[in-house]
Amino acid sequence: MEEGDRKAVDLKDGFLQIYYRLKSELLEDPAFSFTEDSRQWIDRMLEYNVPGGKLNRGISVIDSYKILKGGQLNDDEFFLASVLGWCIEWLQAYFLVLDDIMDNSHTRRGHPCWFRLPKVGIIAANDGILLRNHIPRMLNRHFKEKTYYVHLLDLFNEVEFQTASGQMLDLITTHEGEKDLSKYKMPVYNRIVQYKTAYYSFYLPVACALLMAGENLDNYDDVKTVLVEMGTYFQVQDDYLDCFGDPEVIGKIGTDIEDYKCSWLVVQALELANDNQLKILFENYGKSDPACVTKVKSLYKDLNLQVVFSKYESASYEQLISAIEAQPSNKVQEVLKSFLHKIYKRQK
Ligand code: DMA
Ligand code: MG
Ligand code: MG
Ligand code: MG
Repeated sequence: MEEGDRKAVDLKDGFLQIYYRLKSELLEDPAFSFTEDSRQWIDRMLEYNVPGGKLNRGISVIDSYKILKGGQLNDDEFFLASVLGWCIEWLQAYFLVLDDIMDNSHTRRGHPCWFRLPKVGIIAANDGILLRNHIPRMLNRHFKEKTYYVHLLDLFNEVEFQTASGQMLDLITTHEGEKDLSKYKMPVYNRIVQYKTAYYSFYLPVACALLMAGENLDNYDDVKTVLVEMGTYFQVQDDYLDCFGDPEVIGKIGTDIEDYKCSWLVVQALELANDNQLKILFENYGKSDPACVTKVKSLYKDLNLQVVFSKYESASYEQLISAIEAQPSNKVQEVLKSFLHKIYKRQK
């Protein structure tokens, strides 16, 4: 194992240990008198939905804070950065549990979606609400005395609002598309993904680290702009992998074509298709019949969308690197580059 890989594994292990501590604190919460069954439910629900992802967002808080501070973290600093990282992972779990219901998905992280378990079903909606409510409890317990506590609360509230608004745009745009698929254009797409994905996945981890480092977020609008751009690139990858990724690797089976989603792929296809191909798209997009899905996928291949994507990927990378290098602070540049390198050409 390479030195760099070993460090990454240790970091992940250390980060996971803190999850167990946070979980047990929530399970001992004196504000609720747990019965054995209710404690077991929360325990299972957390195990199923919180720690099983790539943990990129959470670990990025630690990585970013380390760079901003300029040196190794002591135990207390590592712990606090990890708590913020886990708050983001909890937020993600909350959105995913509900997203899978709304997108009618089947699998997530290599297992059936939480709501698909026979014993869970629509109880998953309330579990989502509980996951969301765990966040201010963790922040209160560990950050109440910090000068930036109120800014943390504001930040999580603001980003949650942006994400929920993005999910709304995603879902109501689908209604518009069902009436007229040609409404799916790049500006519509960009707006959806900026809100549903970019703020919580990219801005939030860095903003948490900046607050811990004593910074005022009002001075970081340019950094936010770069992170939103990076988040947009990340969601384009997600849309690409939904169709062309290996379900074994990404841990989920795509549903964007069936769901009539305003995906990056369909927006590109609408721009590139000739009249005959447009007809195929209009007739087959948004149908759950596997034969229709296959026709859409082979149309994507005929239009060389794999190549179009790969060009987009390189162009985005170049553009992001130059936006990053235009940032005045070297530390900020390093934070942004380390985030970009975690996702560039990702397969999952
Ligand atoms: C994800 O959009 C956005 C949020 C806020 C969960 P998506 O439905 O494309 O995500 P996934 O492909 O993971 O279901
Ligand atoms: Mg989804
Ligand atoms: Mg969705
Ligand atoms: Mg997706």
